[in-house]
Amino acid sequence: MMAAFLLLIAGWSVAATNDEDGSRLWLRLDAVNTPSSVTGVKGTAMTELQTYWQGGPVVLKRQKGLPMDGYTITSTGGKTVIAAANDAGLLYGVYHLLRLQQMGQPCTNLSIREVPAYDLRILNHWDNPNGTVERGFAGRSIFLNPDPARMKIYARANASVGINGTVLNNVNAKPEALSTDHLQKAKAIADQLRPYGIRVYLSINFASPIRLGGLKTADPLDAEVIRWWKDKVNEIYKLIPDFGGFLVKANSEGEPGPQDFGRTHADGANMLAGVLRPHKGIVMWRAFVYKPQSSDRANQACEEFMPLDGQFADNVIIQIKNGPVDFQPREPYSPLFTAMQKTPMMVEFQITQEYLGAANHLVFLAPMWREFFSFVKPASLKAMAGVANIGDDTNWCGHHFAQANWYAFGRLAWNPAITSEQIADEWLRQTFTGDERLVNPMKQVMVDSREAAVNYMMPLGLHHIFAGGHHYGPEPWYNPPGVRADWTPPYYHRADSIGLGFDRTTKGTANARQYPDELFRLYNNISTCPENVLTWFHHVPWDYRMKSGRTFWDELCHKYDDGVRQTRHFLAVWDAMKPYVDNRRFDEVQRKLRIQTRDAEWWRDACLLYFQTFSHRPIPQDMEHPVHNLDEMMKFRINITMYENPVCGYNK
Ligand code: GCV
Repeated sequence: MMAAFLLLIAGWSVAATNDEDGSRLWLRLDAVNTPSSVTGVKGTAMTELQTYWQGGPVVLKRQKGLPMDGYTITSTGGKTVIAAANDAGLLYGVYHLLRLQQMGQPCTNLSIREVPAYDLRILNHWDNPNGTVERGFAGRSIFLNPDPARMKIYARANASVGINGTVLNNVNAKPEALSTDHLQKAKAIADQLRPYGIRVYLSINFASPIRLGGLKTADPLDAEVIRWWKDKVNEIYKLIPDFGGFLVKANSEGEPGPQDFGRTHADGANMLAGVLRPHKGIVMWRAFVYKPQSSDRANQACEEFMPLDGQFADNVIIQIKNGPVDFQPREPYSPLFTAMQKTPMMVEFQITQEYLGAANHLVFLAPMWREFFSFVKPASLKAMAGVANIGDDTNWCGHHFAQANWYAFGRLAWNPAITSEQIADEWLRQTFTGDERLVNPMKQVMVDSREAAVNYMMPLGLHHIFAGGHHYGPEPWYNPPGVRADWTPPYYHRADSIGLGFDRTTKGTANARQYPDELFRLYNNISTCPENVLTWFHHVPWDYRMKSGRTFWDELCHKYDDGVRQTRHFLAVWDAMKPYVDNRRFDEVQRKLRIQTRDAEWWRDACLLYFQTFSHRPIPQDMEHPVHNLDEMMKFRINITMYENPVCGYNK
């Protein structure tokens, strides 16, 4: 079928008001026209063009032969043609064109062909029915009382980077997420997102047949249980005909699952897949599992899922966190990705900065996700999910620069080969200005920011030495009686008089063995193990000689200090950006960077002074010495829940 729409629009400007609040995200083109009222995804594509495009005529054309959601943009003789196999492809093509316009790039003589790497590019919201957001640092849930104007910006922002799915509720799912009342709310949201090509999904509580349905069991092989799920799924599809499917956290951190009834993950996932199949729905079944008894949390996903490889229905995708433990500043990739050969898999990244300074630290996550893709072939995955960092704060993400992580997630889900530099460049030009005096230095800050965070928090392979509960600051000593070992930092850092680090070699927990041979050999041997994951795999002696020639202890000290210096440099760079940024955003970012520099010192001093009680070695003379005192820091606690962003970090 061929349909063509000609659009002629004139006049265009990028907003440059003096005080911006960040609510427009990277979509800062001003409307130049009032669009006619049209419906559907194609209608949205036309509306966006009519409203914002300042160039010559554009033809939107449905064309067979292109993969779904892909598009071409060709322009000759002043006319631009966007062609796609489906309406969503047309919409993505329109956003591409508008992006070029907003960045001030040439919009003529175009010959562009874009095809997404994954059919499913999906946000996971950890939003609770009471409006709190687990690990949410940007206010409350946007879905609690959805404001149509905000929902429109949310939908536009997602579609502008190709995100086409959203899970509305927390993986720690309440049974009431499936109550008729909540389903009506989900329907209302689905209706608002559908014109932007976005489908909704829900996280489910595996025990819903009992806790919501009043049945005696939730055994996935029980006929009554299956009937309950069928009825529930039918109810959902009556309300939301294009409903995407379920996300499931089962038998993990206290959530119910099929193992409670003597069944396997495959039994549970396949039962749900069976009831969703007639509606073309899918199951995203998470592999985030670990038990307190195991000798190594990092081993457990492979231990539980490898025996099930090949047993999952074809509309089940196993959703695996990028690393084997839990969204740490640096982890090696989860070995399940290369071990499983017969099961569709998707990666789960965490956009919200649970372990990376919440909404206070500027940490651009594209380099971390690109690092993952340097180990795991993008083509070996079916889809990409990201735990959203979105709330009802005016600027959506709590920190203006955290918006870049939402943007980066979408761009990488579309094309995992885009470089961090390109993503940062695009985002800065759209969100702030195309002035190179801002773009160049801030691009460098963004690209360097993840490594800086690793340096001041957990260099050389250290992991999970966060404060208990909210995970904001350092607490390598946190080990209260009665808390399960794998929720305490000493389980991970294993500091003693000999050295530091978790022996995951074949002499330890043999986690290294879960990797393909070449990597296994590299990781298993301390002299070949990359230093950036050294204490992840080895218990490293304090006097071990590093590649720099320093002892391990001295290197550790220097890495922490490098991190502090880097954040101070970021602040200094931002301070010089004042002429190019509106006052409000300038001040807000500056305040956050000040918190970050102080937090970096806190991390360095707390960790080094604490580890020094084991190493008994001096802090090297040629670096800045701790400015705090360990006793004071050990008494200091930030009393916040896992639903809040700290107003500031260490403040003694
Ligand atoms: C939604 C970590 C987080 C939890 C989160 C869990 C998960 O443990 O701290 O808040 O729960 O991961 O991903 O399921």
